Amino acid sequence: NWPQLLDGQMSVLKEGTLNRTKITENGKRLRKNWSSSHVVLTELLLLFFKDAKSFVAGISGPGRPEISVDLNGAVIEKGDKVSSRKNVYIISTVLCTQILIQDDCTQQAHSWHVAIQNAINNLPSR
Ligand code: I3S
Repeated sequence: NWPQLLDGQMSVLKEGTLNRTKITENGKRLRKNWSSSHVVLTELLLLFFKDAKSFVAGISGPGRPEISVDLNGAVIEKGDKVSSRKNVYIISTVLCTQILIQDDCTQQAHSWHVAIQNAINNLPSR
């Protein structure tokens, strides 16, 4: 069932709602556009869905993610310098895409930071 398995491939480590905006794509700066997202962390990927409904619809079906972040080589750090919002974290990928995630609740934001950092640390070595 989907809370445990995503298309039979990846376990879901954490999911929930966060604010997010992409600020760089392939090294090119983008204008910030904060929006609420249903975020799903798996062992290999961090997925941003429009809402929980589109996640349930299945990642290869009508509910495919709006943003998919490859955690291999990715880095997550505090993002205070790139936003005036509180509890912002910046995720930078190998392909030079950068996503900001944020939650007004410090504890929520912190638990996402920990979970994403753990997923990065636990990536299977190649
Ligand atoms: O880093 P910036 O440019 O100060 O980010 C703010 C702007 O993108 C602003 O929109 P405009 O494109 O209309 O200037 C957004 O509404 C703000 O949310 C951005 O800053 P924060 O500090 O919220 O990330």
